[in-house]
Amino acid sequence: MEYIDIRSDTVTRPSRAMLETMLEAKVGDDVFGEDPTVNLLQEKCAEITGKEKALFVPTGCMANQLAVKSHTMQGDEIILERESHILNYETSAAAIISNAQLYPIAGINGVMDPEDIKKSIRSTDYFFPRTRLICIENTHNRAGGVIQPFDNLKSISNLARENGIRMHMDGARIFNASVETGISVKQYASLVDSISFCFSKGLGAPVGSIICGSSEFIEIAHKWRKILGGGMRQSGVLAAAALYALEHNVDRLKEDHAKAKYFANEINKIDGIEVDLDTVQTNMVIFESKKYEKSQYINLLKDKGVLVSAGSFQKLRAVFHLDVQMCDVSQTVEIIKEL
Ligand code: TLP
Repeated sequence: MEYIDIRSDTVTRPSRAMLETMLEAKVGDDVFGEDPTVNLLQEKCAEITGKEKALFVPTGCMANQLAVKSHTMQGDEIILERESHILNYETSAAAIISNAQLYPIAGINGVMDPEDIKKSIRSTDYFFPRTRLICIENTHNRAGGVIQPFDNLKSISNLARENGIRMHMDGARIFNASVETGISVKQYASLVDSISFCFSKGLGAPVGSIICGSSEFIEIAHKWRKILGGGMRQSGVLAAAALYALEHNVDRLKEDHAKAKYFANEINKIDGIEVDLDTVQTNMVIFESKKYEKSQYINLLKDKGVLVSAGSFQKLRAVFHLDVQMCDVSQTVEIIKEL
């Protein structure tokens, strides 16, 4: 069966045009720094984010963990939102790789209150851990693709700077935030010391993420990428897909947001379905069936040809992307009505 796959935007497949660009890519050994396409991608991403340097990495998880490792020392504390990807979906990597302690703060729809952060910053008394890093997720995945409000980010950034604390933005889907708000990725990046984003999600590339920051930061991250086995040799074929994605697939993210809004509004009219419309800001919809238990509902939808993923708690997640057409969205609405 050909499924309508709205489990994630990670399921997108490279288009023929993207694959053709990959075929033509000039490559070299990137572990020697000799892959011209990787170098070009890194320069372009440094320019997009306004940072000195960028480093191409296999995954968003590796980008986040390189940031954690490069910003912190053993025993340092990291403030982050309770539902963040780094805390929930990276298999305790911050504890394993960086021996860092995570200090979760409950946000409202993924947005932390600067006052709560302020209260969580440790004093320098010797028995406390050192608060070293604040991580922000933009857009916020588990909250349902919520965009971090810019003024709130500014307050957190000021607080971090006043207290000598570094900031990392997990911007896996930063372009979704940017196309929706009109705030450039560079403006978002100006508030943090490092920012990562993914090519392999809504941008439609098969593999790859990037981490951007100062030259000094990237030098440390580069070394740790090697230690973690992330040196990828002729990765220019992948960088070519990423460059293609940046050129062709950024503005169109708005279409995915429109699909998500349409879907959310339509299923919200159905008895027994609940959607938190406030969190439908980009390409995700978090919803709940009052009639079926979650795993049963996932299976029923699968039987009808629709794949959704488990969100947090009783909720389900639908993510819209370039391989889902508007007719698939309407068909999914009909299937949900039927159930
Ligand atoms: N998110 C995936 C799953 O891991 C949950 C998804 O389907 O949404 N940061 C954020 C905000 C993410 O959403 C993800 C992936 C990552 C980092 C990690 O990226 P990858 O999967 O490339 O390691």
